[in-house]
Amino acid sequence: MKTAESAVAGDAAQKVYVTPGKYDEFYNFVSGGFSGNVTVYGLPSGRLLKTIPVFSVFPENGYGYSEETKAMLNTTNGPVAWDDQHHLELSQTDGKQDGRWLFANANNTPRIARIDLKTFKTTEILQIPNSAGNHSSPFTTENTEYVVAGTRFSVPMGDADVPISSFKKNFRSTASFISVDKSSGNMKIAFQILLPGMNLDLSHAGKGPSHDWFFFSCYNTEQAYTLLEVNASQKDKDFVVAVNWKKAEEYAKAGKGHKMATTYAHNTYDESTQKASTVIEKEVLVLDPKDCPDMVYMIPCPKSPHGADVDPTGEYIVGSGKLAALIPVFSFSKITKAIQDKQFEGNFYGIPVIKYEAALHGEVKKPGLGPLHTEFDGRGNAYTSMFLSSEVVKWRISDLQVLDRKPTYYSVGHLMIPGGDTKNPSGKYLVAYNKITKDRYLPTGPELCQSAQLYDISGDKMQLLLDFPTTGEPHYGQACPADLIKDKQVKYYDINKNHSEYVTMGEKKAKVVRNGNKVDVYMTAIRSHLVPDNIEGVFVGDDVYFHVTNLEQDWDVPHGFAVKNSNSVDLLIMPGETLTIKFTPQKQGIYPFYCTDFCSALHQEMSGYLRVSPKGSNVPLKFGTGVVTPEAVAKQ
Ligand code: K7E
Ligand code: CUA
Repeated sequence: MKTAESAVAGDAAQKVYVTPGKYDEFYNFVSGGFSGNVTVYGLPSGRLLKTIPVFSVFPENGYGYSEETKAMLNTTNGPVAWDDQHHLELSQTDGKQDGRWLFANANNTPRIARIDLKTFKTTEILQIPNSAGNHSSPFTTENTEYVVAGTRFSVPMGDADVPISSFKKNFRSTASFISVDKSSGNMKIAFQILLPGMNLDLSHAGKGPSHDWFFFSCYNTEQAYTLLEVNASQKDKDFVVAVNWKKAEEYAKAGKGHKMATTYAHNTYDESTQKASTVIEKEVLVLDPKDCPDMVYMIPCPKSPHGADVDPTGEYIVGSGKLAALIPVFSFSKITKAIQDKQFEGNFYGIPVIKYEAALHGEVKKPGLGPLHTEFDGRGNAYTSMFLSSEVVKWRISDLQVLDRKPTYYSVGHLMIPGGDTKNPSGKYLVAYNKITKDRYLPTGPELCQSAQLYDISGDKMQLLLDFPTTGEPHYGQACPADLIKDKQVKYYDINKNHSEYVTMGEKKAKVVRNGNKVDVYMTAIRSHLVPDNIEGVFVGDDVYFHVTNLEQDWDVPHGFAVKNSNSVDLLIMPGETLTIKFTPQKQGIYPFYCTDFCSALHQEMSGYLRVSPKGSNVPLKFGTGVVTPEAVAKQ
């Protein structure tokens, strides 16, 4: 078998070597696939910097376990603590990355998350109704006016109970346009566009001349609902769906939509109260292309397209048919002209279908097998991943000539060039996110690590520089220059701006309060002690809430908190932050608690005891360092 000996030859090692103590050049945000979370790597080193918990609970810092963060995972089907995360998009201003937010999609229980890049925290999650398999998501328009969410699996609107065999009649796909508030970033479903039953796969916004448009790829226009492997591959062509979102906006304003009752969860994290909360939204505005002419067009695209990618100029739209032996490239100006000249070849459920030839810029011939995704270098070149022939193929957009090809190890999915789906790509590196690793790493039982590969694309020919393992299945990624983000980082939370209901502003304010069988422990943590560290008068079956405030006002000094036999894991509390863990003791005894993060030379001393007595016993409530009673606190 051919290995990458060519890669280690020459200067590859030097190109990825970041001297100890030096920073990487780029942040690379990588989707975690079935891990539900997002990971952050440095490029070119491939070093893992962080896991950002998004759609799955995360034991490292108690996300989804702490009382403050539990609500982030709420849905109308109750808390959903694990999802499948595929695509990421950095917010943009004027088609360029602005370093403010990162959007992430959840496929399985359709949701979109917004991550704040000052804190690397998930601060908002919005559920999407009338959707299933939220795959063509969360791509944004040029000024982040909207984030989109398209359904991979068509379903009946309003969760109607109908026979599966009534697919053609009852099943629909929807494209949701979610507006993003310019200053706060808050998301809101502005409208949903109703589309025929089929599978919307991926999407990208237009830019420049095509600013007003969004392009979705779709497959299964055969409308199969069983054995899709065969039945959804019958037709020679499926479609790229072109949506004029500016028109849609006008129709929405003009009252052309209808309000549909439904429910979906909207979870937001408030940095001031340091708590997430859920609002259940009650309706959504639906726009039907039947009532909104000129809003949606179909462009035939061979053969079960996957990626739909728009080049930096906004003129070229690349469809990638998984089963096609060519790559069709559409021209926006030709699409516009075809619409003007009514060059249609019929309609699909009333939506005009533009003639293939009329929309086509041209085809890349014999590029490789199984084209999936395309990214751009800003120098007029495109790079397409070939899943079946395991390679990256570089081609020129103007004359559609193949310029270079390099193998991937193995079965590449998405590609990513930093800024490669924006107006100004930084065309220095390309990362391939692979589906299979086989023999590339030390074997680790039946499950092998997932992986990415880094290529230098600054020259005429691509050069493989590095393999690096990833967490979960890496579907897509985004990367931006480190300078865009690194100096904006919040180093600690200002304790004076901590408006948590349960903050403890100093050790003297630490206390334990009983209310029926609810016991609130207001605890502080600072190097190297917890206050209070002795608690008595708690009974079996009490609901004990430890509200731990980290009093440190310094960068990189988190404290942890865990109590014996607690069935939640522990908390990791950032400086100036308050987090809460609930503990319901089931048996009498002494329960040690301690800081779980080695924070100082006396970290091992950072501990305490909780005494749990039998229900109905008369042990009085006491707490402190030594013994303090509620009466003594009242006098302070
Ligand atoms: Cu992995 Cu974008 Cu979900 Cu293609 S998708 S590979
Ligand atoms: Cu605080 Cu260890």
